[in-house]
Amino acid sequence: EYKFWRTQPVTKFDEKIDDEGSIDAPKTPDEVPDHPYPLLKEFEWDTLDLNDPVQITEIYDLLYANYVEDADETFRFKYSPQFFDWALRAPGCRPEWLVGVRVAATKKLVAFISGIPMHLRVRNTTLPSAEVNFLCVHKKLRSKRLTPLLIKEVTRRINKQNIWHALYTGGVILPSPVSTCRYYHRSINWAKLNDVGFSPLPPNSTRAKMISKYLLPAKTSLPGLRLMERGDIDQVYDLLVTYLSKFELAQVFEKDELLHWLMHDHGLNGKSNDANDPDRVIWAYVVETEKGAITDVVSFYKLPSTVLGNAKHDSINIAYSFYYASSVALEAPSRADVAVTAKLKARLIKLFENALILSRDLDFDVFNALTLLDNPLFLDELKFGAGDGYLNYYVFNYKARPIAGGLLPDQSL
Ligand code: YNC
Ligand code: MG
Repeated sequence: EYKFWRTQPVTKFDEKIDDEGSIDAPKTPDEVPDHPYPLLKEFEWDTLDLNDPVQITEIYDLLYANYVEDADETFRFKYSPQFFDWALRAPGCRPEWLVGVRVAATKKLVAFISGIPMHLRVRNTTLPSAEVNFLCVHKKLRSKRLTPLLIKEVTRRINKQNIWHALYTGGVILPSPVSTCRYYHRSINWAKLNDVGFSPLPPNSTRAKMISKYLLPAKTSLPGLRLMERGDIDQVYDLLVTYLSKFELAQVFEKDELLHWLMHDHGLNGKSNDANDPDRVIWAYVVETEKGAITDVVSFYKLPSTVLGNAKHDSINIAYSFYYASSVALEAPSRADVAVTAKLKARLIKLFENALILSRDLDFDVFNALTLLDNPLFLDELKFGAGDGYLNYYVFNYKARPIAGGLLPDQSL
């Protein structure tokens, strides 16, 4: 059991944690091997170049056919080239952290793992880190222990940059999650979700009743709600950074990083900031007062799922809740303050009801959210239903006591 993971600097399942901190003794990059780990001779390492559309397509094709499916194999993530451009080209990204394995004879890409740089705060400690994601091995090469090699190779390349910690998430249980969140789903187009088998018709209900249950108001209701513009970043940054400071596990952003995560390249280099751009992956909206103060921000990203073997629909359009903040939350430094929590709850219900209306107008079929940040305050009220999926959060080379709620959203399942 956990033959590979037992050898790695991660907390054991039964480990009792007194002092939080790094697991390995400190090292320097020159102690790290200069050359990649050996592979079986039919395979070779490669570095994927996102400036080359052909290579983006290769990553896309590998993940499209071989990435995460649900247990019944009906749905599969439908990552787009634009999605990778957003998720993998964060400020400071290192080209060599996009690791591929190719078949030596044919050069076919058969495995992939990625890292991007980030700063991760675990309680009061901020760690220069990598976020590791999009681990994928071709279906025909499963159970051949390629995964430990991919992990060791990406670790080597990250360590070479003097970075010794990483954040990663997954549906699988490994030693040991620092936290676990549950997926919640809010139907927007219930009829379509029912057609594809995502939302069963409950006993004692009817299609008409279910459709009307999920009806949303015709128009948004928050005065001053509008698409975020690049010029909003100073206010949005202050709001979000202050909000995130109350959580025990969070990303520490530089301003350019936050701008990337909320706006990608919209409104940059001659590209318009158009909510209806068909290639758009990330939407952020702000609430602005008449005096120009930004009081709230809410965002969601698009990651459709392919529907396998359905006569009527070949995909569902899914919005994933991403970063948000409200000035109301800043009044509530502690969750124990009942009155302020009630006020925050009311505000978040309004903010996310508006986000649901916007996503309906953008043609999303379902809006997903995890039980992180202050999400538990609005999920039930807005008719999100608990899903089957859980997302485990892991920190590499760092032991930390479990963290109950309040985590960062990311782009993986
Ligand atoms: C997984 N998801 O336990 P043991 S999430 C980590 N994350 O090792 P083989 C995983 N480890 O138990 P297969 C893992 N899944 O013997 C399996 N493992 O110690 C471990 N699926 O290797 C597993 N993407 O190659 C076992 O397994 C060992 O052929 C077995 O391939 C697994 O991106 C996989 O779900 C997941 O493509 C690649 O099933 C394959 O079965 C697949 O024989 C569909 O591997 C797609 C999928 C995973 C999405 C993700 C986060 C990845 C995090 C990796 C860990 C990073 C650590 C930090 C490194 C940087 C450090 C610094 C500084
Ligand atoms: Mg394998």
